[in-house]
Amino acid sequence: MYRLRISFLFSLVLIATLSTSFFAIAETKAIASSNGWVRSSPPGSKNGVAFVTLHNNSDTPQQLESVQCAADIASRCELHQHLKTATGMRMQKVDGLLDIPAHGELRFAPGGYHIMLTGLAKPLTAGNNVEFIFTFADQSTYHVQLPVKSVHEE
Ligand SMILES: [Cu+2]
Repeated sequence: MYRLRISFLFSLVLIATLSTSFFAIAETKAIASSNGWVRSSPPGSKNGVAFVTLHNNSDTPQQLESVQCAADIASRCELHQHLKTATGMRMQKVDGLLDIPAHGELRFAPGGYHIMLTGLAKPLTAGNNVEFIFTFADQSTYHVQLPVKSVHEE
């Protein structure tokens, strides 16, 4: 009986230790962000856009693979870029990985890289926050909450 209880306690400790180290590996400490915001969407709009600067505070280059947001925000969330073409500006999903040099930064800003939200579940209203999860090539993640601002607040 005593022995059983000990092994049960040991299992609990083991599970706690494993899950703690799992999260420590998953959430990167290399990345920080600044100037993040989500543009408020007009009623009926199906798409939204968000901007942020990601900083790599580590000695190792980081490679951004994808971004996600919750299903109750938008059906899809993608890394996008604007391209100049003969007929004007066009945007498309980023093809491949985005490099963030060691101690460098990656800017998502109007006219350039941006975070595209498609299939909005509800309008993006100023004053709310939207959580984004960035995933890197090594499968580490960076979670951030960005405030929704109206276009006038830009
Ligand atoms: Cu876009």
